[in-house]
Amino acid sequence: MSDDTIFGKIARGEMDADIVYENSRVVAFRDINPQAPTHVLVIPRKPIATINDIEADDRMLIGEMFLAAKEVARIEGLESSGYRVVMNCGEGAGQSVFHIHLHVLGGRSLKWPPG
Ligand code: D5M
Repeated sequence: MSDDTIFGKIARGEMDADIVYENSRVVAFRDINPQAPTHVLVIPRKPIATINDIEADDRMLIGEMFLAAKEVARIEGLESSGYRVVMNCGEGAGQSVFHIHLHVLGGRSLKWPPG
């Protein structure tokens, strides 16, 4: 599958990002429009547009994204204070980049439910 999104370019190393953590399967980098003191995005290197496009064979990769989110929280010192991990699916939910990404948010009090 081709991926012309900004995040596809970051995943392939074709565009700069403020990378917090990466391995051969996922990349975590700071959001350019942070909504909290820590706001990091975790993406798979594999292009997947939305949650609706995740397939059964992606289950390990999706788990890897959460392990990366946990690692980001450790690096950012959020383990005890708490943090939120969220993924928007579709324009109606606020998704603006169609390459799946987990938002890792922390460093301030977080309200529930989000708006
Ligand atoms: O989240 C998409 C997020 O991606 C949004 O918070 C802005 C962020 N963004 C957009 N372009 C970049 C680049 N180039 N670097 C870092 N962060 C970026 P969504 O859930 O799709 O609304």
